[in-house]
Amino acid sequence: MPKNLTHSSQPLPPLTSKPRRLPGEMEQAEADYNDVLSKIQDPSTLASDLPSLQADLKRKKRLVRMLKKLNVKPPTPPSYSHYPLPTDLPQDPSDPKYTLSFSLSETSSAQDFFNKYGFVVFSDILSPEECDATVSEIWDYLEKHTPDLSRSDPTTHSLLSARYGLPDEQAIFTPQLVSNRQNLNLYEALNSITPTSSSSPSSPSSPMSSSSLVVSNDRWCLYPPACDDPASQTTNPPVHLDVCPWAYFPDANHARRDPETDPDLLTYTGDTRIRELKDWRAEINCVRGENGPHHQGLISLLDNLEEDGGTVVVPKFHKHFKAWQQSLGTWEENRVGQRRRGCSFNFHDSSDPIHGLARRVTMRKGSLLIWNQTLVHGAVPNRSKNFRIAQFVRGFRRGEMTAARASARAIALRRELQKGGVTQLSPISRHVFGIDPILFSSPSRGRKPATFNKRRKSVSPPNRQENFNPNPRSEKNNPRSSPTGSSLLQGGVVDKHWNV
Ligand SMILES: O=C(O)CCC(=O)C(=O)O
Ligand SMILES: [Fe+2]
Repeated sequence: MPKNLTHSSQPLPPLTSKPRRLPGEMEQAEADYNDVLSKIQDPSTLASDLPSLQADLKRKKRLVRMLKKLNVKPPTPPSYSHYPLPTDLPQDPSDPKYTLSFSLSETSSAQDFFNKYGFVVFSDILSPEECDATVSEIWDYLEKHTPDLSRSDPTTHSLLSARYGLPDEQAIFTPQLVSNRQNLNLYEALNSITPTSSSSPSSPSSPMSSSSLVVSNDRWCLYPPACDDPASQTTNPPVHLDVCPWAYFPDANHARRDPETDPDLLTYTGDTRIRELKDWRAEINCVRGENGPHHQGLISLLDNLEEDGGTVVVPKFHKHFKAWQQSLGTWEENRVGQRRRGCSFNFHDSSDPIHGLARRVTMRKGSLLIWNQTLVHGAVPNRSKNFRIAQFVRGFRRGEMTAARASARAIALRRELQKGGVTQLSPISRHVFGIDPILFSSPSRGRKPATFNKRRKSVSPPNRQENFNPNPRSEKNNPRSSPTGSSLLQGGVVDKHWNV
């Protein structure tokens, strides 16, 4: 071989089994993946953008996988010993199609069940009429927002968005939904499960106190029948937690405190309607373990059987949460597959045994399901001929909010209630909404007090409002007289047995 050839040509770089990586390449790929994922999971993303986002997500996932295979040692696998044993749910003895539920006269057994399993079902929280009025209001909303949709024409139901069966708006304030949030049965059920801090004693005579139970302002879900049309099934996310595991019980090595999970930064304001309403949802995730246990929940507005789709829970996971969280390592080590903001935790690996532990909670129309926020849960699609329709609701103690947050919340809520056409509030609104019913007025009537007093006379004893106890458990003589739900809002279903 001529000498000049060997010396003049540049030798080709050797092939190595480890291609060189640019610094930060993996981190960038993960961040890109998380960005796309959070767009998909963001309920404000338009349904029409989802197909291209999902395709993009697949590409980004492939890149992350490839980079991981090439360069990164596999992350520590989750410690499965921290999962509970498979646990089937106790059935209702009178009808095993339903999960065991409790009436409001059984709050002590309900609490024991909640502590043991991490969730509980209360029956008969809303009356059938209240459920029907809520369902009808949901259809009104859907028909208004979905051109050509008609509740009575099943051929138009495919127009409903399949994404989780949720509306785009983060919180909805139509009169019956608002009325349900002030329902006394609901208050009592949530109150019986929500811990009261000893530093925030209940004060029956005060208009509101730190032990008042505040009720969330959330939305609803509707899963259309899907047995004949699998394409109309909802695409539910995997089982998950709606808290950031590193923020809920932070420790020196595994803390994560950032603005996205800081409850004190909730302002309930924003620059677009959807963003404006985001803090109502963010309120769920922005909780701290020190005030817990916290819960989430929903009211089923129809009978909800196994095949109708709906909530699944991993029974008893709440007892394993801390050990599981400790075994996870840091937030940074777990970012892939999580929402960018990290205020929840998705069990996104389909080979994770947690999926085999999830059980469907079935319940009757009007029942309330509450689950501990440290309980892994999710929802599965409808496979039946029936609708699944539910209203999301949770409660927490007013004392968890700073004065600034409580005030911002009440101001924003007053605005939303008025926009939603709510003209009157019941006396309990000072607790559940932080708004005094006497001072609430509709914009159309100017700023004069609402006509609540006039209406109240016909349905309640004159001094009931003054005697309302925000925390009946702490009252020695709690003369509970089985309220069947109260709804004093105009347009709502009026209950005539409101007694506290
Ligand atoms: O649809 C359901 O039952 C559960 C939805 C869910 O994950 C939630 O409300 O946090
Ligand atoms: Fe959830």
